[in-house]
Amino acid sequence: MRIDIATLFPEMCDAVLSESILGRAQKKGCFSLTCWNIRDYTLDKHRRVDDVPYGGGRGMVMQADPIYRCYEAICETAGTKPHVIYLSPKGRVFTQQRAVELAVMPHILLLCGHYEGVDQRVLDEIVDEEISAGDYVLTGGELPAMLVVDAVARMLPGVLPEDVCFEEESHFNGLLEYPQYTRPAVWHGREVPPVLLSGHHLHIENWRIAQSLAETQQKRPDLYADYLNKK
Ligand code: 58G
Repeated sequence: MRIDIATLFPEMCDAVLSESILGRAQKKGCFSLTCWNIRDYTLDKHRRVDDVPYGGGRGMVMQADPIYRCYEAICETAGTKPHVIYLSPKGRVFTQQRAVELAVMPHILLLCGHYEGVDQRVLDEIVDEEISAGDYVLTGGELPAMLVVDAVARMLPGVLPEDVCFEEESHFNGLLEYPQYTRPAVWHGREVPPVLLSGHHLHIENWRIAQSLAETQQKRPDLYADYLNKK
């Protein structure tokens, strides 16, 4: 899978997504990630990428042309048209389900706005879908873009260590994950649930399912109701 991010702050995205599991996965060739600087595509002699809003009002608006020229450069190097996602509080709120759907696409481009937003015309021209990280406003689309990349990339073949199966995890079957414990067996007087030390795999599995159900019912009654409805 090919993932591109178009942003005014490519170093910010590169730094975060080159660490740890996702950095190793890129080196292994599980996916390729390129962060593009929209400012490299301005024709303005002062490298400007924003201007005041027509109609007045506060702040600055990102101009259409640098974004479009950056998009064209990405299409040209890839030889394909990416599925273009604009990160915005107006988008559909991101879910595990959407991450699963994006993970089968060959090429996605995440467009990050800044300031008061982006000239609507370039959005109308190139954007296929708007995604929101949640119902709040941020200074830029970079953090939501990184969160989408993380959720999508970790489902690609070879990204997670073999013994970790994302399909067993939280939100995959619509339930929250059961609690985890590691050594020591007693810490600050708190014991690991004895069933986990029993070596009895069936009992352990049943305990974990019961914990998942109880945890979901208590912490996310909305998810729990959905889970019961789908059964
Ligand atoms: C209002 C203000 C609309 C994504 C700013 C659009 C992006 C939140 C999210 C903007 C974002 C989210 C400019 C800065 C988009 C533009 C960006 N804020 N909830 N802000 O995913």
